[in-house]
Amino acid sequence: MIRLTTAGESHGKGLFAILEGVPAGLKLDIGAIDARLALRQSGYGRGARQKIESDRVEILSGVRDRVTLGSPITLAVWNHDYENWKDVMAPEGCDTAQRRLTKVRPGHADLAGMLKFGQDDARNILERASARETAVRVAAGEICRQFLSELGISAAGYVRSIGTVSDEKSYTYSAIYGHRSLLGMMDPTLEEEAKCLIDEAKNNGDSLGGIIELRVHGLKSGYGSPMTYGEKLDARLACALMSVQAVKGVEVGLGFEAARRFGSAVHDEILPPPEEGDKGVGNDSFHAFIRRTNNAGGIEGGMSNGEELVLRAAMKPIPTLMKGLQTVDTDTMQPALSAPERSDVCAILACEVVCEAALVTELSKVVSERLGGDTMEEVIRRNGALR
Ligand code: EPS
Repeated sequence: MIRLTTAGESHGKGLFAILEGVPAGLKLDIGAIDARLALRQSGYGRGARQKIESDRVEILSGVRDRVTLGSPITLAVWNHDYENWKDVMAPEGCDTAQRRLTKVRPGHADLAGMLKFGQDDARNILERASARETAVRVAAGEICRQFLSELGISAAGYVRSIGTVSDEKSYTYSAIYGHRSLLGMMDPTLEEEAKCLIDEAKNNGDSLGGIIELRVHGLKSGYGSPMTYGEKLDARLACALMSVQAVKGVEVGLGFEAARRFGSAVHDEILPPPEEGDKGVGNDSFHAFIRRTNNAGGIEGGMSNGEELVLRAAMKPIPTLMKGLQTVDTDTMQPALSAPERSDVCAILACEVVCEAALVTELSKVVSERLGGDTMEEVIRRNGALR
């Protein structure tokens, strides 16, 4: 069973992951992992940290000659910035009086974290809560993506809106897959508009978020289960997306729009398989049923139904504002402006990359729980045998 644990602080030595349960025999494209890491660092509106780091993965265990052994895979994404921070962050001894943060930032983990962990310095919270952690989730996610692609399952995503600039058009999977642009939007005119909005936010010391759309192609029906709420595929994937820093909303298929419509304008009617002579569900010559709509986003009753998965995630604007927000200095308990920690103005493209990684990681767990398998050959055979 695939399991992922990450560790590491934003200005510590590095970010680390242990990915267990990947079957033996998966040939890794390590260059593709580094390409994803670079994509996560890109995007208009990213902060100065991205000029310090040039993220690459180091694989420390579980792989030999680029092929997985079936043993735990340990990954490292080292922090170049640690050189500038070791006198503040070194585990073996440092000066914790430096770089204290007490003008806690609304929208961040600062205040709630200090109260929960009994800290008088929000640095001891933000170092872990920072979006820097997502670098190693992307590296582990790329391995999971490569695991799924061996089963004919792939994922893609794009940025649908940034602030008030929104693309309401629909796009095919093939149009989205592999699309690359400054902000990950599909429409260049809207992307230019969004770029201007980011400039406006930057000039005002403000920030922006947006909405991303994710698709999964090639997933057979029956993944996830209605039998217990914890196994429902939409619940698990929504949880995975919600676990990404700054995500405040998740939709499956039509999502909140479904709540505004009559049922007859929502549910995806079912048509018989195309070929004549199909004997129906119980028969080996079982063929895919036809749907002309996919408002369910590929999930019904907590199970994949063989249609494309469609999910959306809403990213809040980065909470660190250079213009500051009204807060309290926890040292003096006096009103103050929130701390202007280094930050991004907009990190929506990074969030899209991270959400894709979180999605394929959770999907890999779901697939491995259903299929088991110690070798890729076993897993591929078992997935192939499914209706
Ligand atoms: C980020 C790393 C962080 C931030 C940003 C994104 O690095 P630093 O704190 O050294 O600037 O730039 O994280 C946040 C804005 C946040 O609120 O967590 C990254 O690598 O994505």
